[in-house]
Amino acid sequence: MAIDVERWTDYLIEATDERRAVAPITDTEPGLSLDDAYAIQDAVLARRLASGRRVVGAKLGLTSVAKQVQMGVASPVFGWLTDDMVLAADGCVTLDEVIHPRVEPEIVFHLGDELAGPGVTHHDVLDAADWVTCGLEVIDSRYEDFRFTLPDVVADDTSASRFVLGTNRISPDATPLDLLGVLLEVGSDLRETAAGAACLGHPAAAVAALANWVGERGRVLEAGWVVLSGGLTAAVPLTAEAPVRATFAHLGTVAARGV
Ligand code: OOG
Ligand code: MG
Repeated sequence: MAIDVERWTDYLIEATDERRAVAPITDTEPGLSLDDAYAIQDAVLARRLASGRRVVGAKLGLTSVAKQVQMGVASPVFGWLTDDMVLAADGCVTLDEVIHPRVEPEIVFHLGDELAGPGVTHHDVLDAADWVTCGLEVIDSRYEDFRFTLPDVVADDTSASRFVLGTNRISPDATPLDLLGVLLEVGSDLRETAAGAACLGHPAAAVAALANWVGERGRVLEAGWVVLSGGLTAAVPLTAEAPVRATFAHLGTVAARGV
């Protein structure tokens, strides 16, 4: 039987607006397909755009083994970023506005030219991007305990909630992005380490895959957008107790804190 896209769109939007974690859709709809899930994702986005939001970019998720193991989902996914998700450079997140935020370090591309799949390569991404920086994505699954299957997380815009960008911008070919090391600290505790290659071998390869996936769905990655290439390490909880800080070779530092 066809799933009720409107019902599940209301369900996720209410959970977000009321800051309330809900059961995964597949608890009720075990047959939810990936196509159904992207239909819900599209409908949630359309609803947000109709209420005045604007798309500012796109994101990949579950592109690193560290994230796939943490979440128990072994396939990359994508979602959309809107203007209300952009944090100021101080990375302050109002904890009353979110459910159970977690933070993960990512390499971020800013597109100077559009990328239209299919056929987009890693080199096309390096050519199209006008700068690269570091970022912290604040994910906030609308599902209880971040428990979800692949279709659930797709329907939920891959847990997108907020993000903050670093202030150091480098040219995409200034340094090999796969070799960029990152340290993730909570307060003064070093929690995670990784390199850019954790993201599908090279962050630009991940963005190329994204351009090709959205291309199959008749969409392009637009000039002026930012693209989050995916968490390089497992995500850590964001609280008011201590800031979360990522320090990248060449890209500098970016931090977030709960207030
Ligand atoms: C899904 C989103 C994953 C990433 O970078 O891997 C993601 C989740 O972990 O809740 O954004
Ligand atoms: Mg992410």
